[in-house]
Amino acid sequence: MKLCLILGDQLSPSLSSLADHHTQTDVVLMCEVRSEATYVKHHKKKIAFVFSAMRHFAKGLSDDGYDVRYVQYDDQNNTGSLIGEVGRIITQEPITEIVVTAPAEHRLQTEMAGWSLELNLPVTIKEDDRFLCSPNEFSSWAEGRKQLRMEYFYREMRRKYSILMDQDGPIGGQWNYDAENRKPPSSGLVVPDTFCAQHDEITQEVLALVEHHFPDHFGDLLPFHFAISRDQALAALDQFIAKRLRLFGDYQDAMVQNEPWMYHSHIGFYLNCGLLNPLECIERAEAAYHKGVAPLNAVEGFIRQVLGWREYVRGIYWLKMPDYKSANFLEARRQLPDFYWTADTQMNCMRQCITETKQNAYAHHIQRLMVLGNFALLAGIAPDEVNNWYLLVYADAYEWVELPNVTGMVLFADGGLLASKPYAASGAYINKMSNYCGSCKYKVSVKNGPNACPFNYLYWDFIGRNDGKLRGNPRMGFMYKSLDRMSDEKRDAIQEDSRRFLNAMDADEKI
Ligand code: FAD
Ligand code: DLZ
Ligand code: SF4
Repeated sequence: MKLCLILGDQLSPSLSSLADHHTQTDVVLMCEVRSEATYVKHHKKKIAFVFSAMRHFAKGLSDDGYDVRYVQYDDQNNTGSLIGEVGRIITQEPITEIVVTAPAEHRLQTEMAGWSLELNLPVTIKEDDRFLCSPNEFSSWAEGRKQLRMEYFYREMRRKYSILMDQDGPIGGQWNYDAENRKPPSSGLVVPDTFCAQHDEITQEVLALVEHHFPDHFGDLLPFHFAISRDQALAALDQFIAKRLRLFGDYQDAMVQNEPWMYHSHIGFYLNCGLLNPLECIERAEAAYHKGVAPLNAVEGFIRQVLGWREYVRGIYWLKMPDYKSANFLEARRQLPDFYWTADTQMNCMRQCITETKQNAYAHHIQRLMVLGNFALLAGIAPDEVNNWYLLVYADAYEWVELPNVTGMVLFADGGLLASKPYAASGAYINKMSNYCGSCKYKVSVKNGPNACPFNYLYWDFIGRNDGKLRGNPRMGFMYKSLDRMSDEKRDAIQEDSRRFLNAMDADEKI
C-alpha cells in the first residue's frame, strides 16, 4: 500500500505523486500542521486560504474515489508536524512506500531527505513537473554564462513553448514591450473589482479555526474572498482576462491611493498552491490577444511575468540555495522598523502599502518593489528581517519565489546576480507613478530638512554609504558622477537628515 503525501501548495489534479496511484489500494494523506502554519507567522488570510483550499481539494479527491486521510488542525491526535503525521499513519496502515512530489522549499526538501531513514520505509520524491522549466534545465541554461539575465531566459522559454511566436521570431517583431508599460495613473481610472468568492460551510469553519488558533498572527482575516477551488480560481483567471488584461500593461507600474488591485491578475495565490497551472494562464492570455480582447503590450507583459520571471526566479532559487539565504552583499544590518507591522508612519506611500498588505495579504509588484522594498534597501534593513516579513505577509509567498525577489531584486544582497543594479529610487519615482505624495505629511519636492521626503535624502545616503560596493557598477556611473558634483554642504545635509531620520526610526518614534 502506497502513501501519497500531498502538501498545501500541491493542490493540482495532475500532481506527479498521484501519477501511478491506485485508488483501490493506495491512500492519500493531507494534514494541517502547526510546523507549516507557524514556521513563519503567516498572515491569517494566508492560513485560511491554504487550509480551505486543502479541504476543498481533499473533498474533490474523495468524490473521485480516492481514499483520503485528512488531518484537521484541531484534531486531538494531530502531532503538529508532517513527519509526525506520516509516522502516525504508518503505524495504523500497512504502508510499504511513501510518495511525495518534491516540496517547493529547500528547508522541507532537506528535511524529507532524512525521512526514509527515520521512518524505515522507502520515500520516493518525484519531480514537480507543474513548472515550465526544471531546475536541471535552468542550471544547463545558466552554465557558462557570466550574467543570468531574465530577458534571455524568457526568449528561450517563448521559443520552447511557442508562445507569441511568428515562425522563428516574436509576434510584432519585438520580444518585450515594457517601454509601453510604464504609464503613470491617469485621473478618473475606473478599476474593475477583483474576484470575490462567497464562503461555503468549509470556509466558514476554517475562518473560525484560524481566528481561534492564530489570533496573534499578522493581518485581517475578514473580509475573505479568495477562490478556494480550481473552479473558482479558473473563474478568477477568466475575470482577469475579460476585465483587466486589456490595461494590465499600461498600468502595470501605476499605484493609486485606495486601489490595491489595479489591473493586475491576482492569480499568484492560485498558481503557487497549484489551483491554476502556468501554461493554461499563458495560453488563455495569448488567445485573448488573437481574439482582439487585449493588445500585444498587455498580453506580452503578462506572459513575461508568468513564463519569464516566475520560472526564472525559481531557477535562481534552486541554483543558488542554500547559500542564497545568507547573502548580504551590502552588509545591511538594521532591524525592521515596527511600522512594517502597524502601518503607523507619516510616509503616506508606506502607510498605504502596509495597510493594504494587512487587509488583503496582497500588494502588487510595484508596491512590493518600489515602495516597501525600496525603503528597506535605502534604510539598510537586514535581509533576514526583510525576507521574514515578505514571506509571512503575502498569501502568494513561498520561499522559492519570495527569496530571489527580496534578496536579489529588492536588496541587491546577491551582489547583482539577479538584477544588474539596485532598484533604488528617490521620492520622484513614487510621485511619478502614484498619487500617494499629494496626501503625505512630507513634501516630495523638498530634498532636505524635516519636511523633505525621506526617500530623497535616504537615496543619496544609500549611494554614498555603498560607494565601495557600487561605484564600479557600470549602470551606477551616472549616480556617482552626480554625487561627486555635490557640494560638501549638500552632502553633509543628506548625511545629517538621514542620521536624524534613521535614529528616530530605530528609537521607534513616529516618522
Ligand atoms: P501580476 O502582476 O498579475 O503578474 C502575473 C503573475 O506573474 C503573478 O501572479 C506571478 O505568478 C508572476 N510574477 C510576476 N512578477 C513576478 C516576479 N517578480 N517573480 C515571480 N513571479 C512573478 N510573487 C509571488 O508569487 N510570491 C511572493 O512571495 C513574491 N514576493 C515578492 C516580493 C518582492 C519584494 C517583490 C518585488 C515581488 C514579489 N513577488 C512574489 C512577485 C510579484 O510581486 C507577485 O507575483 C505579484 O505581485 C502577484 O500578484 P498578481 O498575481 O496580481 O501578479
Ligand atoms: C503554507 C502552508 C500552511 C500555512 N499550512 C500547511 C499545512 O498545514 N500543511 C501543508 O501540507 N502545507 C501547508 N502549507 C504549505 C507548505 O508550507 C508548503 O508545502 C511548503 O512550504 C513547501 O513549499
Ligand atoms: Fe512617500 Fe515621499 Fe511621497 Fe510621502 S512624499 S508619499 S514619503 S514618496
